[in-house]
Amino acid sequence: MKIAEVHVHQHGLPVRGGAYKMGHSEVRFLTSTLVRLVADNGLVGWGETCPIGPLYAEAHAAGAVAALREMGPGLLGADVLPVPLHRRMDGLLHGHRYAKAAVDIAAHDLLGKHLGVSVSDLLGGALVDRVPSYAALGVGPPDDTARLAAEKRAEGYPRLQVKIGGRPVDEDVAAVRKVGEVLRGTGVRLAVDGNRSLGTRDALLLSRECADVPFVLEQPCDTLDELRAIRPLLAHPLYADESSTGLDVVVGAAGTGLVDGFGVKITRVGGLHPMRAVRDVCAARNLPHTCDDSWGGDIIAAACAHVGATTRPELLDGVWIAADGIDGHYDDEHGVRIDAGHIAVPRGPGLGVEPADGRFGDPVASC
Ligand code: 0XW
Ligand code: MG
Repeated sequence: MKIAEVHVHQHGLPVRGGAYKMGHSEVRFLTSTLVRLVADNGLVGWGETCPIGPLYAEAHAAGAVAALREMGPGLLGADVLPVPLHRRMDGLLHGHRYAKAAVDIAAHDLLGKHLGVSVSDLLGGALVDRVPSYAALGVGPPDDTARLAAEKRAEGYPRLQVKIGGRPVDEDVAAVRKVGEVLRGTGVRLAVDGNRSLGTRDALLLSRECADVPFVLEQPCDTLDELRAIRPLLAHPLYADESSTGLDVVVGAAGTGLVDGFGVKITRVGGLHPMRAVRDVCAARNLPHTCDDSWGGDIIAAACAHVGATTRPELLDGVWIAADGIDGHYDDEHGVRIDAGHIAVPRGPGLGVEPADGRFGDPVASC
């Protein structure tokens, strides 16, 4: 099966509730980029990439479209099988994994539809039909964060993530301690995510001031060097998220024991094909990880759920999707939803979600 047409759409996603605040940025409106591939047999496959603003990663919405415009003509006639497809994309453009990921996801959707199997089947096979999610609580006043944590716990989330950073570390310590009280004895796990925004001093202070609160500390500082420096001095397990930019970094960090787990974003590592390898490297070193993306609608949410279903359940820290922050769905009937803190894996073929006709208007690029 070969690619006959490439169409790129953009779609606005206002953040429900007004704002989502991380240590280094606050976002209110996101622009998702969707790829619609038409194969030479007429089948259609969908992919999506939605950087959470221009500051979270070396990625932004306009960059996704530019990269897809650059690659588009060279993709015509390309095989949809992942190995030749990635080789083709890498021969057209260096880097820009987050844009290539949208093509990779659409190709998996096409392949699944062609073979009559789900994307989780293509990734080796699902172990479960429902995956745990986790709720991410933006940076906010400690009492508000604690109240939200109680609400999310009551909704049935098995794990929470509290964002910190961008303010005096005392406030972060207060927020973490209050959330720790809310979760004490409940079995609900906690991650504290600095989103790169803390210096090593504040990361160490936070960990030591909260030594009696069980949590994993996610990407407190910006670079792998900083993570390496604080690791032996922390009272908490350390996860890399933004720093795990690809399989190369994950192999290194897993192999050297640099971190205790990962937050993984499918688009950051380049799509489902490299994500499968990331999953397997983590499994080989018994390292837990999430299966997320930074934002986006039903297409990326379905991709995350499919990968999560193929991940060893004891290593799956959760599948984060943006559904809580988005009004409506691309696919009204099969859209991916969070129910009691868990996500039902869409049934195939392919991703198992199909945007309604005309849902994204005219393409911004086509070839
Ligand atoms: C919680 N997330 C998965 C969603 C936001 O995009 C940030 C991200 C993270 O863990 O950094
Ligand atoms: Mg994170």
